Amino acid sequence: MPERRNPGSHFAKICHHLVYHLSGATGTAQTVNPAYNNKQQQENKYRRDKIRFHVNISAQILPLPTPKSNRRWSCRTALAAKAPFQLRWALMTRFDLAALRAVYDLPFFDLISRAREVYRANWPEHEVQLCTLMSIKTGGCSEDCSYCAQSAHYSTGLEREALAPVATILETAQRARANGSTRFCMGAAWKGISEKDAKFPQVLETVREVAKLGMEVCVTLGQLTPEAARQLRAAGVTAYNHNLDTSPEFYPNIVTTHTFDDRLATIRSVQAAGMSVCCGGIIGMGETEVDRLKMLEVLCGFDPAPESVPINCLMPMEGTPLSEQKAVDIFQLVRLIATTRIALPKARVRLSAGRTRLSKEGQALCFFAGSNSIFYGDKLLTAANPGVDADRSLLEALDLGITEPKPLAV
Ligand code: SAM
Ligand code: DTB
Ligand code: SF4
Repeated sequence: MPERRNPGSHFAKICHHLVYHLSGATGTAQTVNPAYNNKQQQENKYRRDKIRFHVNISAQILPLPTPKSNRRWSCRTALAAKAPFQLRWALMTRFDLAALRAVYDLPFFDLISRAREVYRANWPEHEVQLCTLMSIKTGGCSEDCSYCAQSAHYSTGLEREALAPVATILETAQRARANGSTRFCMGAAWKGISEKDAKFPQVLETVREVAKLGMEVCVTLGQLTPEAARQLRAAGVTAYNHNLDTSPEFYPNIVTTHTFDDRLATIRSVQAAGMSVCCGGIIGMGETEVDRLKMLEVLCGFDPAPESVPINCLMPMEGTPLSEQKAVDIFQLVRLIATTRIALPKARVRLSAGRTRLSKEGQALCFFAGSNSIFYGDKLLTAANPGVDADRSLLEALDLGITEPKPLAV
């Protein structure tokens, strides 16, 4: 019997034995391996060649690592082990790193089939939400995020633009609604904003106007004070996008002008103000697959769970330190989407930046694995996005519906 990476409760151990024998598994499951600190090895050796503890999917028996944060779950885990798998997933509230790795490392087709089942159980409409992005203040940002064209630390050739007038933003939002978007997300290249900033009243006014259109109103303005968060909520913001972007450990390699903990503090203010949290990350910045799962582990610890999780593939921007990064492997992207879908069943998993480098077939796999939202329109904030015609015909070819806008209250 292999040593499990997360042995869990006594009952869970028994289950693991049972699973092992029923599944006819061979080889050894991996204990936490110090070699994972070696990036090269992590990239090359991680996963399938080392972890051979296959669960018997057809018998729907999956090892259930006990969530480490709360022992009372071991009893629920025990219950869950006998329940149909949907119920088991529902009872497994918090996925820790070991659990996420066990899921992520499933044989590819088992993983995406499982993710599909979780998706269908939680999102019976089979619809994709269209979200339109608008950069309402562009470039000149004080932060040094290595991926970002808007950072003032790099010469990216991007033209700076001051905060757009309310009327301009409102027109764009109206067009977005007419084109089928049910969410409008306004992004500003700021380190953050506080209620004391001179431009804050204009931001609030913009939000009030856009909120009248009946779409979900999302903003991403950088760090927030608790009071700014409260006022944004009162003005009509429904969701705040603030990404963790990567694991806590890898974060300092990407950004030095603020910390991972600063990000978490803003997310706490957003939650306290009653806005939904839209929080995800970027893959393809030189991080390992384990870093991606560590980020997901942090997301899984949020209470309440994030309402939406954008998964961006790095778009290498000229002049930034990450301009030469290679494209992400499509199967790694699909694995991450599937794992996110399973770990956070109710979240919108947004297939976000980087779709211009994905094939139609690659995107189809992402939708199959559970992503159910895209950014829609020729432009993201500053970077290119697939054209609306291409997106419409892709969704049509895949028989995917589009989340309908709510009728406007008269
Ligand atoms: N300044 C705010 C902030 O940092 O939260 C909001 C804007 S920022 C551009 C929003 C998110 O866009 C980032 O957290 C990152 O995940 C994503 N992003 C920015 N540049 C990107 C790029 N080149 N490729 C992929 N995603 C990118
Ligand atoms: C998110 O996670 N991705 C969007 C949205 N949230 C704000 C932004 C993507 C930006 C891509 C690079 C650019 O357009 O400059
Ligand atoms: Fe500024 Fe946001 Fe870009 Fe970082 S990601 S440089 S905070 S706009």
